Amino acid sequence: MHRRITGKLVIATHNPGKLAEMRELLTPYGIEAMSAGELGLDEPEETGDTFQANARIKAIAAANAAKLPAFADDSGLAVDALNGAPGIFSARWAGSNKDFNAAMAQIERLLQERGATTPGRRGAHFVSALCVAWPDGHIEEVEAHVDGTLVWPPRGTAGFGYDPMFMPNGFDRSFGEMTSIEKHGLPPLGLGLSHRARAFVKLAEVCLEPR
Ligand code: ITT
Repeated sequence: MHRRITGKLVIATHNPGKLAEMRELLTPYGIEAMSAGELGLDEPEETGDTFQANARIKAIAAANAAKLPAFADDSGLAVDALNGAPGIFSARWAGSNKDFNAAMAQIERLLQERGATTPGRRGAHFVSALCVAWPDGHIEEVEAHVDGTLVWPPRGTAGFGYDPMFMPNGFDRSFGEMTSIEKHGLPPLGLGLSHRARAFVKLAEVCLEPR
């Protein structure tokens, strides 16, 4: 049986870009959300080998620590020509100083080494696994992705992480050139564009009711 989210919710992320998007996605549902950072919760080690496993680790750790339902996202960029790298290591490729310009340059260097210079050889997708965990052990989880092409040099300064390098299929602008509203692509603009918005739509169907 699915369970609805009611009352308070912890957003189990320490990534400010994700936190802003997760808060925006929750806004129409009138959920009172606090972040793991605001509550001073520790960041658990992401020892899983799938996005879903890591989302679960983060949601369960926050739910147990805060004694409240907790909502986590584990996400990343999978590049076709790099056999899916950086994938679950997307945050780690940016190093401890979270330098995503360096991480994007690293991807570009590897693509050039493999001769991946035409759009057809520069396919990639973003993945988002979302998990809501309750302190009594119940969990709800969903996953979604968005396909696109990697552009170089990076375009735009909006968003976070790898956004300036990622142009979703069917668009001629990168996520870095879109407002967060466009990147979500939710009604009235669409049925969900970004990996996170698409996964959130699935989660909302089973766990949330519009206000
Ligand atoms: P938390 O674990 O605290 O949530 P994190 O940044 O470590 O934060 P992840 O382990 O899920 O999160 O790493 C995912 C990385 O993939 C993230 O740091 C971004 O750089 C990148 N990423 C995920 N979604 C993205 C998006 O919508 N736009 C750009 N980059 C994204």
